[in-house]
Amino acid sequence: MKFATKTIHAGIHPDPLTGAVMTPIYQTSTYAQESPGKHKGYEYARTQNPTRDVLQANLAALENGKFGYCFASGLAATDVMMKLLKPHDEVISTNDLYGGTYRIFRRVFEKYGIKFHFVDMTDLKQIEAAMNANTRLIWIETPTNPLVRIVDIQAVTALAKTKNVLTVVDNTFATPYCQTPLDLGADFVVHSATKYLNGHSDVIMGAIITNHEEYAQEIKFLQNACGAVPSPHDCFLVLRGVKTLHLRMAAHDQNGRKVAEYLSKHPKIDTVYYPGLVSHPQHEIAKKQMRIFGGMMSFTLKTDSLETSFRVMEKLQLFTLAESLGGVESLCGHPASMTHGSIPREERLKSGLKDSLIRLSVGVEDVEDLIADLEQAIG
Ligand code: P1T
Repeated sequence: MKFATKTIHAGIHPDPLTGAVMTPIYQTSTYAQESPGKHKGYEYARTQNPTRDVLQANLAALENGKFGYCFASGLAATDVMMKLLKPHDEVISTNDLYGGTYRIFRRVFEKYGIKFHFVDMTDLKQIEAAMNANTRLIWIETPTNPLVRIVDIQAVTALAKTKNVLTVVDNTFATPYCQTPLDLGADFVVHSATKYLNGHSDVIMGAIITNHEEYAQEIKFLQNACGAVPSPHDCFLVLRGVKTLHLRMAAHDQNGRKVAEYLSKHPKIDTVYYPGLVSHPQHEIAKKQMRIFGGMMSFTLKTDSLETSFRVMEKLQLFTLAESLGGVESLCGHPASMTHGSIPREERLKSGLKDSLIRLSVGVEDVEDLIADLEQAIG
């Protein structure tokens, strides 16, 4: 099956009881048993739910994986990934990454004896230098949040394999329409399904996809044992959202390219961070591993003043100032105070994240309207 067909059909079948074409919302916490242990495969809804089963199968298929598991948020998925590790294990992570991921690494898992190294993953030498006998996992986010840097998935996973190190790719910004990290050698894909997979800014959810049966069993165990599962209603909503993933991503990409092109020519703008621009430092890697470039970008103004950046964000009308990304509507955000506020300022500056940086999640509205909005706001 090709991608568009998979979004609509993979893992999806008419409801066995009624023939309902759309997967029903099995809004139940428990299931009747004929005799203790004698049941239809469902015992308790933290452990199994038919609506969730269908979504998990669908997401696994989209990522070309065998096993998929959904969680109550992207961070709940990250939490379970980290619980595959044990004290003294070490993780190498991108230094430009979602602030909440940085926070759970440093403020939650360091306490349990896991050590984190944050490096610029566009430079393989930095990864090699951070590796040692305790390195267990490499955490790749590509494109990175918010600087939209591109990490060469194939190169990093190849390096990891030489040392028996596992690799995870947070595929939230790209989605499987744009890149399928498991095909490029990654062991796991994680998602904030809150974003493009759902696509309508009305659900919080996460997912893990893998081809490793043993790890899949452990993830399934942790999903039930730790219990951060999504609701059946949210699973229904993401299933509905995913059916248009290919259409939405193509539209985000079309608009993204035009907005990035417009911003890159604007006399008041200093740097535009968008992998589709030829000027992007990893444009060639992006072309190699991504089918399209998507709708996420960031930029800085020549004034490099926090005040001017704030005025621009206040003036924008169609780009709503809000956390999150990946919905059909355009959003703008100020990473330093919003999504990345939990990263200490000196760490942010070291990774290249300026206080004045503005991030855009370009939606699927008419691009002329979006550009007109940016024009009136930037002036
Ligand atoms: O918000 P949640 O569903 O828990 O997902 C966390 C997460 C994980 N990975 C990436 C790359 C993310 O961007 C996020 C969440 N990000 C935002 C809320 C944001 O505005 O960047």
